Amino acid sequence: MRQSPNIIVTGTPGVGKTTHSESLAERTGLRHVSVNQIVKDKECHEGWSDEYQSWIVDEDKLLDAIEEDVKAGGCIIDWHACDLFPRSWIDLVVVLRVDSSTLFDRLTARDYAEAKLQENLDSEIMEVLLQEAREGFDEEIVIELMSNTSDEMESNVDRIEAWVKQWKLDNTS
Ligand code: DAT
Repeated sequence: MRQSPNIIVTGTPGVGKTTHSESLAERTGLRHVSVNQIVKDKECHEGWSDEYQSWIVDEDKLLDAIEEDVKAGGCIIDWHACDLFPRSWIDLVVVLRVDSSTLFDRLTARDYAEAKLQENLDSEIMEVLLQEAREGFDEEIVIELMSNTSDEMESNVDRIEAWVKQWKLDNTS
């Protein structure tokens, strides 16, 4: 049994996963597991895709790379996909959402190429990550939170921090 919960923070690129995860890690003492960073550092990929301007992730290698850490509990997994993680590893799935115009501004600031920008805007409008989370995990552990403003982020982090405290009361003796 884990002494501390594992949380996935997911959503379209630019919704605020990293910002939320870092703030949550500071507040709760849980560890921020940046899958982006792990894919790069531990070479859990099959090379670089020029078309998508991103690494082609080798999911088996990635799961092997994080398994021990995640099984110990207390991880905040920050990644723009969630259906690859075994259900038994995860206690809460946070899907961050943002308005199209805000996402457009954030991704433009990142200099995303036109095709990648459009693909991500479409993905957000079509609620792709929310559907993936709902299909992959029990409904009760999936929460959708808005991430347009700093106030929303603050309130999201407060809410998740309170959830972590309650989880620990309920699951440890
Ligand atoms: P992600 O990790 O999902 O790609 P990020 O955390 O890097 O996203 O955030 C992208 C940019 O948007 C970054 O400049 C911080 C800003 N941002 C994220 N969430 C925000 C929020 N709720 N309010 C204001 N700015 C936010």
